[in-house]
Amino acid sequence: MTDSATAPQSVGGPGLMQERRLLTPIPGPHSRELLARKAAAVAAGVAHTVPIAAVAAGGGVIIDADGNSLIDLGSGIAVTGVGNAHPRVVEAVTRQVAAFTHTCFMISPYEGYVAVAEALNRLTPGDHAKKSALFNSGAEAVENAVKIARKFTGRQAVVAFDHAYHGRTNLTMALTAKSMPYKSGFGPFAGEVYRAPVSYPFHDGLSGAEAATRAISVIDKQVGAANLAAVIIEPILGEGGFIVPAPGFLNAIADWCAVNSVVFIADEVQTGFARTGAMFASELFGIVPDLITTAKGIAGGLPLAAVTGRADIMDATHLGGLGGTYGGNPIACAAALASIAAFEHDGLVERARQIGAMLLGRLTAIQATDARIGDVRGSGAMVAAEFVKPGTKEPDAALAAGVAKAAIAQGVVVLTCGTYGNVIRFLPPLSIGDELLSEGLDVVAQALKEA
Ligand code: PLZ
Repeated sequence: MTDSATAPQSVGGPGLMQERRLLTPIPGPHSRELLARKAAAVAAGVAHTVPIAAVAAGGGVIIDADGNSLIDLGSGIAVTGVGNAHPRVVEAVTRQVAAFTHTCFMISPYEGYVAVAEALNRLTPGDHAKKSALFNSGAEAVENAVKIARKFTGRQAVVAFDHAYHGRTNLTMALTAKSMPYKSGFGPFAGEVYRAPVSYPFHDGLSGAEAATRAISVIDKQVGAANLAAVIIEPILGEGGFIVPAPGFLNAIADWCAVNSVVFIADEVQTGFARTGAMFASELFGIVPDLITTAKGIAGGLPLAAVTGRADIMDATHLGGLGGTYGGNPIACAAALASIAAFEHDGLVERARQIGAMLLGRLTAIQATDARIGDVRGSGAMVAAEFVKPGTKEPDAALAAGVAKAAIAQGVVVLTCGTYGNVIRFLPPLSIGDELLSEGLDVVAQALKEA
């Protein structure tokens, strides 16, 4: 028998001890060993934020190969909303993997895919007729939403916004705003993609209506509605810095799209599935997108993504025009159905709101006594603090990176984001307990104090 405190744990889920536990410095010796193998075997471009070898996770913790237990405030970038190795997901996946692992839905359809489509059609905003198609990643969903919008409208241009993130494939790199690290040196990028200014209240000071007028003017003059297939936007911009547009901005853009027969696409890959304290962030703003892209939180960690929207738009594509070998894989669909059951029946939307109240409460209290926090914003379990040079709005990326690094060294996983890299974001799994969340915030606050 090995010492259970130091033996790598291979069973995760909410049964794991919910505690922060540091048995070694981060990274410990076993993690170091894996990171050395990573450096030798994995392409240098694939980075990592937390220098550990993960062996189990669940509830609100991640266990590493040295027996350390880290508080998870990142959910693998907003993926494990239901929690890692959620019992419903484990059970459904185990059952499915033993039944069949793949047929290709385009060859032999199966119920799981159809049931996920039905659930998405029911859960996404709007009571109009909807249809869905399933894919593997957020980027692939975005690519397909653009394909569908182009086919439906017979137009080519697509508008994305400043600070947008939509993926790393060629078309989605073109839609993504930030050069480093996502685009630099990887061009040429897909054509007919145009960029409009977004609403960023902390920096532009504009009302939603003013910001929308500015954006629509750019779209109208530089693209022209007659050429425009789609406008795509994240209702709360994720990688760009958890930017919450001013009230009315999204509504005005969506209304302009409706008037001009432009497909309005909400990219809810990061905001979807209870994350923001609503099943979809569009609901927070009272918008009903024509198409919604989803991924991440949909399947408790298994790769699945979707485009859901107006049936007339979704059905505009010729037979055989949409698909892919793995899209809507049966195991991923089983995981999605189990996750959706958890979101709907385990009170996770409400839990995201409680987490949001804690995050916003603590962070605004810190902000009140620390001029280095310029802005605190977000909704539900998607909250961020933007760091600035005191008394200015000048980004302080070094401070954000330093605080995140110090928190990780103390066993708390926090991620940064933002076009200027000066934002620390909080995306805890909705399965985290109050005590653990509070302790994680204590550690971040202490790291800030010492920075
Ligand atoms: N749309 C709104 O947030 C993925 C990317 C992390 P994929 N965001 C995390 C990284 O550095 O690659 C994302 C998103 C929004 C699309 C995507 C893309 O989703 O599943 O990573 O392809």
